[in-house]
Amino acid sequence: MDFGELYNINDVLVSVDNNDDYEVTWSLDSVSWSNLFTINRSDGEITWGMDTFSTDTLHNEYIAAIDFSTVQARYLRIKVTGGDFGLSIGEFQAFGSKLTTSVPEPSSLAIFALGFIGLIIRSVKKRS
Ligand SMILES: [Ca+2]
Ligand SMILES: [Ca+2]
Repeated sequence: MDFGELYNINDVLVSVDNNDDYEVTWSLDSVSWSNLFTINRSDGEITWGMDTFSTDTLHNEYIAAIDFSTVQARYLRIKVTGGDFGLSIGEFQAFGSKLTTSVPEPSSLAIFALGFIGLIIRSVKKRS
C-alpha cells in the first residue's frame, strides 16, 4: 500500500487465512523495509477459515502479540512467510493521521508580523 505521503500509523486491522504466517512491514521510500508485526498461525482464536486481527486495544479482535508502537511511514506491505500457501487476505485497514508539514507562506507571515506590530503600538499608546 502506498499512502502517497507520510502518515503516523497507529493501528492495523487485518483478516487473513488462519493457517498461514504473515509479516507486515513498513517503509518510508519503498526500498528499505522494517518489521511492523508478524502474524503466526497460532495467534488467532478460530480453528478454520479467515481470522481477523487488530492492534487496537479497544477492538474485540485485539491481539497483544502483534501490537506495535506508532511508526511514521508512507508504505505498508503484507507478505506470507509460511503455512500451506493456500493464501487469503480478506481485509487490510490502517489507522493513523497525516503528518502535517505545512510551512506558513511568506506573505501570510508578513501580515501576521504587521498585525503584531499594530498591537504593540496600541498598547504603548494606551499607557501614555
Ligand atoms: Ca481473531
Ligand atoms: Ca492457508
